[in-house]
Amino acid sequence: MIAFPYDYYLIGWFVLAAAATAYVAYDQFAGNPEPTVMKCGFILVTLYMGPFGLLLYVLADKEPRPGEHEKFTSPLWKQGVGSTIHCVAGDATGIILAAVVTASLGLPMWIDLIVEYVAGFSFGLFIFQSLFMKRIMGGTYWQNVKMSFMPEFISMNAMMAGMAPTMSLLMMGRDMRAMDPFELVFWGVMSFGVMVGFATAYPFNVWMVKKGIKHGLMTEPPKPQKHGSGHQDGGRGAQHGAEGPDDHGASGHGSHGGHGMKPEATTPQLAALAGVTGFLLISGMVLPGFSVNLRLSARDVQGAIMPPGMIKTFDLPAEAMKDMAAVPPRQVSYDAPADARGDRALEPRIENGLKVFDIEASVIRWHILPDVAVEAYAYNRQIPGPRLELTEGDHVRINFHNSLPESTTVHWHGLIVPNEMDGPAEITQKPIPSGGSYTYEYTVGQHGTYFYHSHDHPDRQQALGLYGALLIAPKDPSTEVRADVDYTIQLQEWLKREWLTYPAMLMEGEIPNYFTINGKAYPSTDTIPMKVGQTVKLRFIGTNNNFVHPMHVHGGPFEVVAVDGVTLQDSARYQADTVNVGPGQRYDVIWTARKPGKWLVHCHIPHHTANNNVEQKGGGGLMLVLDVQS
Ligand SMILES: [Cu+2]
Repeated sequence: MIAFPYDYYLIGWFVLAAAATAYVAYDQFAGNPEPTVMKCGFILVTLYMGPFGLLLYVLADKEPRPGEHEKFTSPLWKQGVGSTIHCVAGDATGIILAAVVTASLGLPMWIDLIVEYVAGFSFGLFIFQSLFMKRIMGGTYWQNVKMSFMPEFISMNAMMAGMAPTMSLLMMGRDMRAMDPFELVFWGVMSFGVMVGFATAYPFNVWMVKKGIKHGLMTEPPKPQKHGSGHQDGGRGAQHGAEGPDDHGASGHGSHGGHGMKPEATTPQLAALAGVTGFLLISGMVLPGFSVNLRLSARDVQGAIMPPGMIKTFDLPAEAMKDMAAVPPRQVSYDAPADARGDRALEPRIENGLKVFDIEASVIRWHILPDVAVEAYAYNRQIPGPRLELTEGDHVRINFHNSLPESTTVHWHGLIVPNEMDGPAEITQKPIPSGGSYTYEYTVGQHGTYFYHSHDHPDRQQALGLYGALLIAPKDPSTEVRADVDYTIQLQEWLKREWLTYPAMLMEGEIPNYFTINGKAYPSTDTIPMKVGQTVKLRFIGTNNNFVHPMHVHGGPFEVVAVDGVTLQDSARYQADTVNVGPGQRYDVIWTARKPGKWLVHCHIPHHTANNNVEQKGGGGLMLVLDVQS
């Protein structure tokens, strides 16, 4: 999935890695004179380290001119490269295979690391060292296992000490797609981890080559050799002899194959090295656990991408992460046109005296500005959801279908309904699963301004767009407080950063940067045409999740005529020019157009009248214009 600019970078990286690997594979088998196991080692490591593998190959191993391989590869630093390549090729392959398997099985990260270590060590020791090297080392398989154990242990410890924290911190970081082997970024983290592991293992390998306890690079004797069939046996030694007495002396033994190695390391040295690399290994596995939650698995976090600035701690539950995560763009099932409007009146079907509405929730892309689209959760593919216009006394049925990737429910805010129709998930009904349906049915006994919204994880779902107006006319029309124009204002807060949409919350990293009236930020909000002397009934609805918005109207006071759907008695009505609309609240106000001109309706927290902190055409966000003609 492409979610960030660096996904394109990774594609570029893997194209480079493939090209580099193809070149190294071609060149190795086209005649670089070294044992097959080393050819494979370089090919695998180039696959993991891309251009850096290629660089190591041409600097340290590729025969510059025929017959020069042995001399070319003799410096200790190159021998150290060869030894590390050998270790990394085996160990990393084991680690990567284990990572794919543990991720697929849904094992927690800390078990992941242990399985990866065991798999890497086993693969390196039993297969890459003991099995593949047997031909060069001579001796029996188990003699090789015994001889390779300590150098392999030290090298593996050092490598995993670098690779483990790299994997833990990046996989459990902001972008947890990195835990999923089906995502490119997983392979990017693996590549980077192998490079870090190579760097941490390298100095130990140099020392071990110098002390004659680990192989460096080797040169394969030319095919038509006097040995004939016997060249299995210490091939490198035979080549050595053939080269004559001027061959490199002291440093040479590191590069000797098989029986030619003369181990110089003392037992205390080896013990200290094993101890220190063991300590580094344990540190590399444990320390990341102080800042990220290593008890979680790939399955727990489901590739969640967290907002920038979110504080992640070692005790943050996976449920919290999924709640706060970005909407994965690939979940979008409908791209709304840039000029689409929400809050469209939904015409009911009449069935046996019931007003029947069909409502579906799904993931859409919605433009809050011409150039700003959000991935949103929507009722009937619009934000706000469709307006339900009812009359007091109506019998209604809502056939609800859930096409979201998660469960949901619908709550009828402020209405007196049978308890099982009220909507709170786990309280009055089982959450409606993804793909499921539920029928809400009730009789409307009230009138006024109400709304409906999700009541399953509303901090995520309502913030992402699951809300809509319920406007109920009184049974006796004469009791309606009338105005020339009737306009509903549904508020919401949004968080769109980089290329992703997160549910806005009053949490670190989730603070909103866009604000909408009826799904649009100013200057894309409606302009309401009026004439001097006309009245407008503004129905403010706190469909938003986080802030109390002091909604203010320019051009003189309005009269507050209803609060939370309840019409105020004449004596209780009052004049004001600002109402604090908190989440869930409704205010119906009547404003009279006294003078011609453009009169603003806006939130009085100025940050809420900006789009991502930018003012456009005099504002943004929670702002609209009453355009009064004389
Ligand atoms: Cu505000």
